[in-house]
Amino acid sequence: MITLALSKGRIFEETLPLLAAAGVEVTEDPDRSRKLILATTHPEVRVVLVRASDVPTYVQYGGADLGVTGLDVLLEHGNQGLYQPLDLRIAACRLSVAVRADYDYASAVKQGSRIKVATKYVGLAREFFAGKGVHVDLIKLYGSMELAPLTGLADAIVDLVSTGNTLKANDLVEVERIMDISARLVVNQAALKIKQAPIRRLIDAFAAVTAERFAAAS
Ligand code: PRT
Ligand code: MG
Repeated sequence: MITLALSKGRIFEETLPLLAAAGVEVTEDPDRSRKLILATTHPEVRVVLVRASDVPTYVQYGGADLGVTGLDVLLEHGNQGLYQPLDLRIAACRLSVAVRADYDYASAVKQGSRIKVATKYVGLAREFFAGKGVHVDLIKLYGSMELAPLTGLADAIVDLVSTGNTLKANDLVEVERIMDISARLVVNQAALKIKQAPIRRLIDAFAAVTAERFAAAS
């Protein structure tokens, strides 16, 4: 049996077509059932649903053989012990710095002021600002980062942006792009050795459909 860890929402939705191309269809709808282990049409493949931020942990410790996780989550977690064979090019977005429209970020940075930054991505934010030589006080949040500059909790946020609509709706502006993000396939290294053939087949099928899509898009 091969266990694939996914998170509900965009990762699940955008992985389904990749699985389908690999001949694997999930036979249960996670929005209707409360089950956390979902069977598929493939007798040897099952899906487990975990929190997005828990996917690397499940795969690292062998609770799942493979998983699909955002590069943001993967880098913040640290990719120790995870084989990372494929950029799936799904769930794309970017990690950016955003501030209130009336906050002069450029001057604050230039003057070497201490900036208060709220984020879920404390590790990535620390690394980014350290690289620029900017002094920051980091405030860890678990969600609704956009609220922090509006309430005076922070001067800036580091968060994911895709359409930009959330920033716009909250009168925030993106002032720096830290990195492009997409979902990655991660594999437990021991599982890859023990269940090499079936895992390889799945990786190859994902690679083929990802390459095909990329060719069609460019
Ligand atoms: O929701 P939960 O706390 O359980 O976990 P999660 O928020 O990490 O899960 P989920 O499903 O929201 O995100 C899973 C992965 O999708 C992330 O780790 C990213 O790699 C990827 N992804 C792609 C995104 C977005 N696009 C995205 N736009 N994750 C989050 N967002 C959020 C963003 O944080 C912001 O609040 O959407 C908002 C901005 O969207 P726009 O379109 O208004 O710019
Ligand atoms: Mg979310």
